[in-house]
Order: sequence, then structure tokens, then C-alpha cells
Amino acid sequence: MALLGNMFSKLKGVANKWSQGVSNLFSDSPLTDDFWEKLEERLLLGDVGVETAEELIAELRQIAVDRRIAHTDELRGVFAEALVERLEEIPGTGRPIDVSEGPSVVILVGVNGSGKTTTAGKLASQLARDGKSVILAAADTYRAAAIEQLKAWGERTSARVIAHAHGSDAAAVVFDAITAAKASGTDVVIVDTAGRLHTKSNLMDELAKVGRVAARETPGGIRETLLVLDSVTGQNGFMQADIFNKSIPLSGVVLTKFDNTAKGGIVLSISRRLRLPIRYIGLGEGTADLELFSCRDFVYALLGKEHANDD
Ligand SMILES: Nc1nc2c(ncn2[C@@H]2O[C@H](COP(=O)(O)OP(=O)(O)OP(=O)(O)O)[C@@H](O)[C@H]2O)c(=O)[nH]1
Ligand SMILES: [Mg+2]
Repeated sequence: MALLGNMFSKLKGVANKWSQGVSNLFSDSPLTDDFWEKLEERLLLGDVGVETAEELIAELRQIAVDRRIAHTDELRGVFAEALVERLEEIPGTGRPIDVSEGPSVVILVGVNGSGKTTTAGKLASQLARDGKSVILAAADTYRAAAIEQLKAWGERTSARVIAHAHGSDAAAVVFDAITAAKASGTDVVIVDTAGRLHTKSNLMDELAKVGRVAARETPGGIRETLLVLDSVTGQNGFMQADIFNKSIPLSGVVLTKFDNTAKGGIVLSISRRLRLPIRYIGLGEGTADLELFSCRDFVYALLGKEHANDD
């Protein structure tokens, strides 16, 4: 159906792992305390987070009383709407990179192995498919293999790669990439940065410098810093986010490896805890496995397709 996009069809294949337990609770049975306990337990197991789970249950309980709902299946749609509302209240959720005024600069940051380089490649591929020109900036100068990895993505996606020698200054790479983009009229510069722990202050300072150079070189331009978060890390990712945000203001999240997690509830905790929009979601290792995050697709995948058809 038209309402549901690509993300839904891709989620369908991986949804079973985490969604079924929640969806199955909304069967045709009487609404008892046991239901509320099971729902809370499921939400917590799915990494929704204690506060969000408690708030959602309180909200649903109130609606059940107000509308005299006696069966769990009548609650399915109410629950779906409550979830969509929560996700949509964060501005920018599911919004693509703005390419209206080039060069846009997109800086990808995150801890080691979260999926930054892969996301840079997938984004380049998606933008190229839309007819946009892309420069990939190899600002991970820390790990020797990182530059080669980005160059391989450059070949795969026909994006130009700007790289310096291993160990050189990351901010200088960003400067060169933006200069090259301006000279060639390139639409987007995607900056791949080194994986870093939020506790390493020298690396966090390097990131701040990358941010400053990007800002200085594109005054009034479009700049985005996306935190690349591994879904499997769950709630542990939140502390990282707070500290990254202090070095370089974050404008959104790319949630990677969603195909590998059995805890889809992380989506709800991100919106509540970080107040950052989830912009993209990674659903595999291939070039095409990156989708704009869709609240509705997510909720309908969580609660089962029957509901989607009813809508
Ligand atoms: N299944 C799955 N694997 C992913 C996804 N995104 C990234 N990966 C895999 O995760 C691993 C790490 O990805 P990278 O892109 O190298 O991560 P990184 O953040 O650049 O890592 P560092 O540069 O070492 O910090 C690779 O094996 C990727 O193929 C995803 O959405 N789904
Ligand atoms: Mg990398």
C-alpha cells in the first residue's frame, strides 16, 4: 500500500525477530493486569527503556478507561498511533540530506565500528542514484585501512575520494574536499571520520576542529553532523551521543545494523533520550541497504501487517 515504503518491505524480512512478541499480545483477549505486565516486559526486552515503557503504558491505560476498551485487539491501533506520535514529534525524523544548495557537507561521527564508512558509501550511492554529485572525504586518517575502504566505496559509487596520507590532519582533508567541491560544483561532501570513543579527548578535539573547518568553509551553507549508532549497542549508545554533541553539534542519527538487532525499541528510546531525529536506518551491508527512516513503516512492522492493511 502507498503509505508504506521501502523501509517496510525491508523490515518485513527482519521484523520477526523483535516484533512478533509485541504484536502477539494484541490478540482477542480480555484486557487484564496480566496484559499490561506482559506488554511492559516486552517493551523493556526490546530496549524501549524504562521511562518510555512506563509512559506508554500509562497513556494506553488511560485511553482504555476513557474509551471503555475491554479487549486487547482494540488497543492495537491506539498503540500504533501513540508510537507514531512519539516519533513524529521530533522534527526532521526521516528527512533526507538537503542538497538544495551545494556543497552540502555531511559529517559522519561515531564510535569504532558503528558503520560510518559503510554509511558514507551507501549515502553516496543513494545520492548518485538521484543524480547528485558526491565527494567522499577520507577524514579517518587514523587507521591505514580506512582510506582504502573509502576508496573502494568511491569506485563502487563513482564518487570522487579526497584523501591524504595516513596519519595526516583530518581537518585538512575536509578543507581540501570542500575546496574541491566548490571548484567542481559538487552537490555533497560526505566526511568519513575515525571511530572514536567519547572518552578520548584528543580525538574529540580533532572532531571539533573538523566541525570548525567545515563551518568556516561553508558559511551559511548546509551542514549536517550525523551520529552513526549501532542498533545492537542499545542504550549504551546514549552516553556517547551526549559527549559527541559537545564536540560537534549533532543534527540527527543514522541507526545502523537494524537487520542484526532483536531490539527494535531502541528507536523509541532514541527519540525520547536524545531528542535527535533518526534520519536513516541501515538494514544490511549492501549499497542499497540504507533507507530513510519512516515512523509509520517502523510502527506497522512492529505491530504486524494486518494493522497496516486496516489503516
Ligand atoms: N548487517 C549490517 N552490517 C552493517 C551495517 N552497517 C555497517 N555494517 C557492517 O559493520 C562493519 C563496520 O562497518 P564500518 O562502516 O567499517 O564501520 P566504521 O564506523 O566506519 O568503523 P571504524 O572506521 O573502524 O570506526 C562492517 O562489517 C559493515 O559491513 C548495517 O546496516 N547492517
Ligand atoms: Mg570507518
